[in-house]
Amino acid sequence: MNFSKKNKKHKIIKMNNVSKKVILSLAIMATLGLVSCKNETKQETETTIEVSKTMANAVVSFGVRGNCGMCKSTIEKAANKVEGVANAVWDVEKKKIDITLNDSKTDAILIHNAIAASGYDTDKVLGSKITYNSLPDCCKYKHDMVMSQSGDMKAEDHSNHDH
Ligand SMILES: [Cu+2]
Repeated sequence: MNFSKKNKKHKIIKMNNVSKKVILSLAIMATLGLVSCKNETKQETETTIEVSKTMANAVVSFGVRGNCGMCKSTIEKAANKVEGVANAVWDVEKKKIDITLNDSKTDAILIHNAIAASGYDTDKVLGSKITYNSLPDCCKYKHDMVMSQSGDMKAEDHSNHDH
């Protein structure tokens, strides 16, 4: 009799430990989410030097929609996973990605598809709605966002006149 009581107590303690761990990891995840949405300025410098290390022989550029530094890392990660991609740099201002390939035979559509699967629109393939919906709120870009911007937006804006 005494023995089973002890056992029960032990189980309760164990469960407490588990739920503590769950709460702790949820807290960590929440903190990480907040941090990565805010640090958009920091990440610009680290991706520029890597090109010369590889046998890069072709460059592909196209438009990709997105909002912030976290979008940048998601988009670049998706592009970098495609075989033949040496380096990918997405520009948050221009809404454009520059990809260096180490195999010029790599089909650009594969990179469009990979980025779209991560939730982001490219100028050829619309982003997966399911992945888009699971993005943090700060990353839910507008689907009418202009891609491949030159930086001089006003010259191209015809929305205010009647033709
Ligand atoms: Cu974002």
